[in-house]
Amino acid sequence: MTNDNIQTNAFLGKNEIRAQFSQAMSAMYKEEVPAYGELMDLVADVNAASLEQDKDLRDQLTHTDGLDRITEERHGAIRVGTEKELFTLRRLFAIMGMEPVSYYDLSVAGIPVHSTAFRPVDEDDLNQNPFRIFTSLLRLELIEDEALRAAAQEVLDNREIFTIAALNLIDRAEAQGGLNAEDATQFVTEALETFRWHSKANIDKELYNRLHDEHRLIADIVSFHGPHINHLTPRTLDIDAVQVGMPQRGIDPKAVIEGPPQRKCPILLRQTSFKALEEKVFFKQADGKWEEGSHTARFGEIEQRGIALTPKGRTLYDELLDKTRAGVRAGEGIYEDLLVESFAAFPDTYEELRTEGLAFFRYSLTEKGVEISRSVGVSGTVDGLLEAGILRMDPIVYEDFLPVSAAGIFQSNLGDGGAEIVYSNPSQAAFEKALGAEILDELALYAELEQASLTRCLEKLSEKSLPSQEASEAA
Ligand code: OOG
Ligand code: NI
Repeated sequence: MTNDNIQTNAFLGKNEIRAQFSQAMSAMYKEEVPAYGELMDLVADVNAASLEQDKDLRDQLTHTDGLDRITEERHGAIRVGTEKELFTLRRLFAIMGMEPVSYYDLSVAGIPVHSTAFRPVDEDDLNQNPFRIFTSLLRLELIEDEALRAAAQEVLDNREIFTIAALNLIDRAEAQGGLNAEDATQFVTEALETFRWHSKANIDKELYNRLHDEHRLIADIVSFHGPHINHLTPRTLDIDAVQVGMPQRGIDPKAVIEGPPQRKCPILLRQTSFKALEEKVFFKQADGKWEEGSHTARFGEIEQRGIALTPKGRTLYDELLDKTRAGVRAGEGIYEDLLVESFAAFPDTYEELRTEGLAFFRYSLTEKGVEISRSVGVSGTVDGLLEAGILRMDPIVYEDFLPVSAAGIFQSNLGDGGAEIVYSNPSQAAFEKALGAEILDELALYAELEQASLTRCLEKLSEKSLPSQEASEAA
């Protein structure tokens, strides 16, 4: 056994560093964007009311989710300008146990970025602290105006978004394989600087306007000293209640909740946000003076997560969402109604989701299963074992994002103008080259998790355990 008191140079766990980082980001953002603090209060109230009304939910969360962390942030988002910035970010996030998972092509929604989410991968790590960062890389090649492209590139090439101390600590962490507590604390402080808001722009107003006219997002990415955190997202137990509650607190929500409709068995991810605020900024004029202007970028978001879908389930989800959107375009009704109508075709019991192969489950032995595994060996089909009350299944939570929802979140915060699908132009290979690593496939991760849980159960059931193993056996 190791003893932390003796090994003063021991590395601090990545989960602990990530927890410190997410707390520091939260504190900074609440100070920067007071409306976000207001949203957090609303979410805390709604979550408390949900737990009050639903004792089963409370029990379930006590077992699985760490009740005291319910309202903590689950994700944030940033946008970077260059391959080099993305490369260093990947190294920075790795120190906190955050790996790039899944590739999102936002060009389908006319947004000139592609993205990944840096997040913990293992179940235990997610449980300890699920914080992740949705990270987008600007695709300057999608700007047609060559002179503007060159001007933007030059500005980006001349900025350094990391502090020298942060860069040194990243090198140290890689060389040593981790950071001790003191270094980790400094690392969090230095990393925070990269995501801080700067009201003084790097450029003059004229260039800002040209970038802004090309696409507001380009102006947001290129004009400032770094990739300011543009939103943080706590988890709510009742997203519909928060959506309704926002205007009552003077917060302006986006028009609709993204993702699937309300269901008995929640699937994937539902999200909504409040509109980005117009903030005072200053542009650096040629004569050395600062000229006042405004910029709209930062907002707050909430999320509610459900079960992860298999490729078959995801295809059905995409079909039903497409059908809804086509219905809206054809004037068949309002989005919310058509969404509910379309999704009537998506089975809404865990039993059906499982037997039809639409969703991923984690299997474990029931008490009865554990008893049986101690006395006699058992085998059988999953169906049979579930029916006999030997196995139990629990939903595997979806930990990733949805491109159409993400596009809706981006769009609602880029001002008016349609979120029309323009053209699809994925470029995962180029993204991975910039990243300097491969992106993990989220579907493979869920499938592995399900398979591993099942294999564990079946092994326990088929081997007659020796008495010495019994003590350490856990269902
Ligand atoms: C990211 C928008 C995507 C989500 O939750 O889907 C996102 C951004 O606006 O930079 O965060
Ligand atoms: Ni988000």
